[in-house]
Amino acid sequence: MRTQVGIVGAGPAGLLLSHLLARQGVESVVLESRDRDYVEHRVRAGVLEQTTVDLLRETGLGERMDRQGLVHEGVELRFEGAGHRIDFAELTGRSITVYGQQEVVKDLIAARLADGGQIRFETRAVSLHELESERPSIRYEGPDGEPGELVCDVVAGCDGFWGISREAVPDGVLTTYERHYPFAWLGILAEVAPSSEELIYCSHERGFALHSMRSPTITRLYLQVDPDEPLEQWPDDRVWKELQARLATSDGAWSLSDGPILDKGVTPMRSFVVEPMRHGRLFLAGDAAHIVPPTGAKGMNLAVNDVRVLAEALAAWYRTGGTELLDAYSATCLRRVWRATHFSWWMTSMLHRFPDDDAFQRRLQVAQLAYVTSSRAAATSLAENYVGLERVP
Ligand code: RFL
Ligand code: PHB
Repeated sequence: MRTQVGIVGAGPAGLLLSHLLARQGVESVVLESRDRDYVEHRVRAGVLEQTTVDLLRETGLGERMDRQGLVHEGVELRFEGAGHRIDFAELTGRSITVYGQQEVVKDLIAARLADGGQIRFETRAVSLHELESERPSIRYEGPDGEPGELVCDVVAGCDGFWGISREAVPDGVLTTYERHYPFAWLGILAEVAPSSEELIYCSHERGFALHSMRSPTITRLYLQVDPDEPLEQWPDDRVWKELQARLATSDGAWSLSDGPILDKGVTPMRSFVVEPMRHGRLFLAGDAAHIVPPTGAKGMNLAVNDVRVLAEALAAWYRTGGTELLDAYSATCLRRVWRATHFSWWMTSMLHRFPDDDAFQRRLQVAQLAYVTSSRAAATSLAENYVGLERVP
């Protein structure tokens, strides 16, 4: 098999890259190890920055998102039993849209297939070859285990944190920057109307909690948990009790509605960046190159930004032969990656309970939360990062 751009992974990064390239007349093939149903139902991110929404809309992917996405003009920070609103619209003139990542993935798959795009599901990339030559290739195993090879001009490693692309880079080329957090998030999807119109980020002595949503009838909730605690130790009634305890307000005026739990999972928390995001003809994009803790809602938005930059650079190269944009790819993306890495680390540090925190540390967190929710300057800083900076110098 032969194509221009061989893409490993049909997550948001790989699928959107394939879509953007097709609009510029560049051919690609996407190899995905899982089946279509699996990738369309993997519950993950939910918050789209304004620039992500604009890009999806401008490239013909906005129809269902505009009908079903929920536009939010602010979020609540809750601590010491009281809520404080950060008004994005007033502070930045921008907003975010709550629309599940799996819905973006469904829209992308439908658009690619309608345009005759090639996505090979149940096809696992096994190894990458000749990355420093003009004819790199991807060896893969098809649905029945049959081996194959995709020869291309360029390989895009969009295979997430656990993929093979990053590992294909020879030792000594990449520098890794990493931070592990001593907690995880237990996330549930519940069949119940959201108890608040906006997201609630809650800092509590018992740990962090987040109230989010997917639709007027589906609530998404997260709890900070011990990373080593098995999921069996979190039966549904314990999850609800803990959410109620953390999210409760002192005046008792707010209550959390519960309902049947449709999905439950635990995600470890880490920050991770590799530099550079390129080796020869291999370009890494999305979670394959960087991970942020979900507290800043940045992961999918960074993946979208990477492939926007990569698609433009590849299109320019095919058009003119010029390599300036491709040569700048890694540095251009990393500026936004590091801004988001700092913001996500900062939100995580401010809102979570760390095992060795003492009373002094807790007072510092509360002082910071009080400042962020009362100073216009501090609130604007949070808001402009959360909705997504238009430019990162
Ligand atoms: P993905 O989505 O992991 O896709 C990678 C794809 O590659 C496939 N693959 C392979 N295919 C072929 N051969 C191989 N050898 C392969 N190895 C892997 C995989 O099956 C998969 O389909 O990476 P991508 O495209 O870079 O997208 C990144 C996002 O998924 C991720 O950053 C976000 O989900 C992070 N995230 C959030 N991001 C946001 O912007 N806003 C949020 O509100 C938000 N909340 C979250 C999140 C992530 C979470 N979890 C579960 C990690 C909340 C949570 C709980
Ligand atoms: C979600 O709705 O899944 C979500 C929202 C905000 C976050 C992380 C996840 O920071």
